[in-house]
Amino acid sequence: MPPKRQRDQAAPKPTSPTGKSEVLGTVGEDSRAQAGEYLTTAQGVRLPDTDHSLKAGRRGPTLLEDFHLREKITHFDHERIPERVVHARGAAAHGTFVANGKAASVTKAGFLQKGRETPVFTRFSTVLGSRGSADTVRDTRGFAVKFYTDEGNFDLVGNNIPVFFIQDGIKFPDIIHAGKPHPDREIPQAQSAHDTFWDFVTLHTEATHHVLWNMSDRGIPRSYRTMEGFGVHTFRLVNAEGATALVKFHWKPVAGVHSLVWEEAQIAAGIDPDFHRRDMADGIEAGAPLEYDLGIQVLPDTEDQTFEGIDLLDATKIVPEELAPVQIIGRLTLDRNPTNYFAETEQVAFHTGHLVPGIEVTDDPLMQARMFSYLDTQLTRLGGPNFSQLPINCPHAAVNDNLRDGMHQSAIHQGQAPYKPNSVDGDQPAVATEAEGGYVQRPRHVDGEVGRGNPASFEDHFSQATLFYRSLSEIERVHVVEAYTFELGKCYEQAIKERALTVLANVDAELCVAVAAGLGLPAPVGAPADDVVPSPALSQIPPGPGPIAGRIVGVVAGPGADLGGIEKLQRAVEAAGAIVRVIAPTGGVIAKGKNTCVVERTLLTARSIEFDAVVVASGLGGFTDIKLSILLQEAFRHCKAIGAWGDGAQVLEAAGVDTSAPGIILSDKSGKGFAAELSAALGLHRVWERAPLVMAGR
Ligand code: HDE
Repeated sequence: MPPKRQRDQAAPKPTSPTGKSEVLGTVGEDSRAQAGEYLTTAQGVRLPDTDHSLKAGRRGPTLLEDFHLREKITHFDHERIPERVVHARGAAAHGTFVANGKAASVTKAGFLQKGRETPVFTRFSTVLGSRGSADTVRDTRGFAVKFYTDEGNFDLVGNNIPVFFIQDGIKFPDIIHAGKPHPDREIPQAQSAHDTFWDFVTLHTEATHHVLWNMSDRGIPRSYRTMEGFGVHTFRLVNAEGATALVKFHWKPVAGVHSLVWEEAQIAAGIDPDFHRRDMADGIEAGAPLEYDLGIQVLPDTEDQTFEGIDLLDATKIVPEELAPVQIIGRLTLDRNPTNYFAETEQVAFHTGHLVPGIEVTDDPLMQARMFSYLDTQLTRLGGPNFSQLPINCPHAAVNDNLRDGMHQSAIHQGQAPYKPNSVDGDQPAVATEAEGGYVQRPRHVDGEVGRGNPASFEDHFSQATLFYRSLSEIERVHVVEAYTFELGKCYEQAIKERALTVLANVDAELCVAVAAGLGLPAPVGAPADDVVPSPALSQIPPGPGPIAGRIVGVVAGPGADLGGIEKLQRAVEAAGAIVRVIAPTGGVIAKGKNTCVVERTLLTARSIEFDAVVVASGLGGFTDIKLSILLQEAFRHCKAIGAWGDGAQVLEAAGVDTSAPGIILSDKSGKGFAAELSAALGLHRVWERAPLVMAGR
């Protein structure tokens, strides 16, 4: 038995860091929120005045003894912490993961057993931009999920692109230095369209596959709600019998995969740089949670760790879903906005090494470097080794770690022997056997000569880039060509553009010729793979109309508008989870007869980017306005569904919209048929038939 605690030792009475008392072991949300009735100093002393410093005379000098002024200013001076070196710009939400039990045969992880519900916190991010940069830039998105499981925290720190730029983590500082703004002038912000980025990715051709994804519509998601997620690396799962399988994780958005078009993304970066975080927070608040299915591709754990010739330790390669189907193992629902951005979203610390029994890493050299980096970076970012005690990082499982002291220690440890084994504290805490839930790595054989270099299987840099490009629909390929032409067109160095074309020549001749034509350069000839089998799962174009929950329909109204028709439309689309926003020349309330309608956007505050479809109500006569024309023309150009009932069609015509074009839904009245047609068009995301399929050089 451990000796009794000495009588002369006592911890302070249990109170939360905010001064609220709490029962030991039950740190509730209430106890963490400051709730005192009076404004106080950090020491809890009530303050009579926080607007005037203590001065010798009303017009005299400020006194050093003003402890309130000094505390207030000192704290303010230190309010910022270093932003994340990558993924600095992000937004997050709380939610729940419910397992359907389909993974139970491949992993013993408790949270993946049937019916198990686990609280989660998910942070989405861009990679290159700093904390205040725009959401809609062309970039990879982070998709990091912290599962607070009963067996400890598990972090799945993934991206919205299933491959990475580099194969070995030792190159990570290089790719990031190349992608970040140029160090002399610190421009451009949050962009890959500059010389150093393209210099790196054309010298390290292993980046080609990832860059193809960046240049596709995946680089500019419509919202976090419509974005896929990937664990990228191959993981090793272990089941209750000790059998192992190699696995790739996928997040499948229930709302479908959908992106912005480039002009929309650019407009949004100026008009609403918070486009994605606003969309997520508003959607959650409006009762439309973000939902994703978690899936796994299960691959045999063979000695060479390859599948159908694909090296599973190479993070620049996917396993096409047609070769290994994604099996759904549970659903993630994000339905609660954080209470405080800094305390939660900024201070959350993800780590690929936060693993639970049943989930292990592989020898992928990119993954191995990450196992070091994530813990290390928090020491600077969160000011020391005790960041796991911050409320957002605290495991929900019981902790007894023998880690002691350090900056910002907030636990008051008891006992005298934080070491193992010990005789002083009765050898407590005990170590756990595997049967007791101890994390015991599956033994794996390692053999090889020490040295630097790649296996030969890492040398194929192009065939999967070709596979990706050729799996896209024609309009998606046009977008890839435009993105390359834009980005390389922003580079100054001729040699970099030429080298990029040499890379593209090895991906696909059509792609290379089209980009070269756009740049006004000759197209080199390469040797792209001619035997790739396209993977239809890589295209974002839906086979038929999908769900419309969370999508936004702008309805143009004004004095005289058919308010009953607006209400009918609203009822119909809102029943499917979509949101209607009424736009009018001025704010306030429109009234007609006994109907009223609240205006949510005026022509000054609305811009087309906010809406997935725009509808003009009847009753506006031939109303025209330059801002309305811009809104409607942009919606037309961005291939969004556009509708009008009654004389609303005249407003479209007055704005220069071709009402005979595909995806323009006209009706006499706003009824069920009109709403159904509009919803179907919305469910297809875009009316691509309206897009010009112009590919230079063809
Ligand atoms: Fe990260 N990465 N990364 N990364 N990463 C960070 O950790 C790093 C990589 C990813 O919302 C940092 O806390 C190295 C791949 C996400 O807080 C840092 C390497 C993937 C986030 C770090 C990689 C990711 C990060 C910066 C190459 C997709 C944001 C701040 C070996 C599978 C997490 C931090 C959040 C963040 C290092 C490559 C995803 C510096 C060294 C591959 C989603 O530790």
